[in-house]
Amino acid sequence: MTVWYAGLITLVGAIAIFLITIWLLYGATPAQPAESVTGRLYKVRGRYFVVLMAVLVIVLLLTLRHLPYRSMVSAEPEYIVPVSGMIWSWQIGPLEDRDGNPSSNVAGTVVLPLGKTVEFQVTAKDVNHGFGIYNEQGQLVAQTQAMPGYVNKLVHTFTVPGKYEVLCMEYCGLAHHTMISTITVE
Ligand SMILES: [Cu+2]
Repeated sequence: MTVWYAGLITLVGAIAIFLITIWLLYGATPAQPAESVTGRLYKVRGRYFVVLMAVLVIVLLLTLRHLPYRSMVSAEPEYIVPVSGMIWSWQIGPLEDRDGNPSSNVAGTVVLPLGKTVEFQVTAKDVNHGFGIYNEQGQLVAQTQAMPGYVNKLVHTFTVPGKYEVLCMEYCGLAHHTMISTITVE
């Protein structure tokens, strides 16, 4: 359904751009000396710039404290979860403790302990992917890049039990949208 809406919005946008182009081509007034137009426009542009900067600074200050990075710095992981993205699936786990001992997770299922700090060691086998963990409300809980040749460490402590969905956050080809996996936290 979302894809359908996205397609519709794209189509309406394309038609709007086409109509505006036609209107500009055929409805434009004859050329005038630049100075008669630019003076007024530059004044508007100057004010617009100041307003835009003010809005951006306010939004930045209001949202900065919600960034997850500060909470990651001091966190000492108790478990390690290797993650590998590939076209078009995720390989997650098995869960290991800090000494590298595998947990008793059944193959194919990923069950993470509630309230314990987990370090996802995220990489990719082919192209860049985006490792995003979403809660049951569809809110993004944690995310990092999955890149071939690199291991990105994502430290997170799950404080709410339930089923989490892993989605790819970077377009990686035709079946990108099928890169869905689940993690259970209990
Ligand atoms: Cu993808």
